[in-house]
Amino acid sequence: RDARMEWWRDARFGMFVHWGLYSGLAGTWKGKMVNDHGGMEWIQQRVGADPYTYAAEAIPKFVPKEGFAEEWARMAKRAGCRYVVFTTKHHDGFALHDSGVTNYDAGDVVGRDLVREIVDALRAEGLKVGFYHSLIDWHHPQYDFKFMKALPYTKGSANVAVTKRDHGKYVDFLHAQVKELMTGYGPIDVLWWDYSKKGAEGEAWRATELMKMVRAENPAVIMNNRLYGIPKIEKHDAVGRLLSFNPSHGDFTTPEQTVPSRGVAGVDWEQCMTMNTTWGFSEHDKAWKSDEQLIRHLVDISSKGGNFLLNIGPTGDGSIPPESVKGLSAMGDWLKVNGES
Ligand code: FUL
Repeated sequence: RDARMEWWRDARFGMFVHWGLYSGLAGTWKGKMVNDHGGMEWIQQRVGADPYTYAAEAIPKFVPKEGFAEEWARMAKRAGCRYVVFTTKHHDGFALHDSGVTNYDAGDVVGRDLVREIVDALRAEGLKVGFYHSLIDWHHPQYDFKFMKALPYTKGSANVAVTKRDHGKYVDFLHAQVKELMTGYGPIDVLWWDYSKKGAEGEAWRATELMKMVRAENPAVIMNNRLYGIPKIEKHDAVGRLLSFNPSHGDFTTPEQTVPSRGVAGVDWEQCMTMNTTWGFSEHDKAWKSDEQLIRHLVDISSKGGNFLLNIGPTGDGSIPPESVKGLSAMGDWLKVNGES
């Protein structure tokens, strides 16, 4: 484990990318703003749209421009990031690769394998490659919403009826899709699962088998621990020791947005954070962090031994919002003078 963690522990700074069908909707549903803060990759849930209506609204607005991936890779490099983790599939279920087990993927809808384009561009810049892959899937007809009970998925089509669903079939599909991703793109450096709810952790996804398959295909891959839920990261003792971390559940833990005040002693951890308040692009969210705030977060997190995974939410054509370009460039300039080479 120490061997595979070596590059990651040195890396300190990575770029997170949330990009998918929701990106083109940009926080607006049928002409109306959904909200001006947070969670616009969840827009399907927020508006209670069934998968068909969602796809019909979102697909025409998701038009990846040529060369978008090279832009991301150059930006990551310019910012001083060592790795990039991007959404191969978010909770809406739309896969960015050319999948053989669904038609709800970029291969069928856009006629391109966007994962391949991104992976090639990142490798060309010497960046490590990470896949964020959602366990949750609002599109798959066998995905059992029992596992999402707390969410207001109430309106829409027959797809909402949960009684006849066979969750095992969905899990077969999840495994098959992950296998495609682990075998089709060369050795992948990070696999970022997202996420289990209480009562549907680990073996609800046949996690042992899944992790074993991933390791067999990609022995050096680093995985987070969200197959087993999002641990309550602030539960540490007075000197910052985390009270619950099980290394068999993954290589590192993932506090979201709020940096643990005392850090996370003795555990590999990665702080993920947005530059405004949403992961997926929203045209309404203007609450951008200042350059100085971003640099301070990087210093704070790395001084506590963590990695900083800072998010961009490109638009429907894959462009990086200008505010993100500005912040990332400022971080890159600062790192050039103050960082390690
Ligand atoms: C969460 C997800 O539900 C969010 O949409 C986002 O991807 C964040 C990084 O993780 O659990």
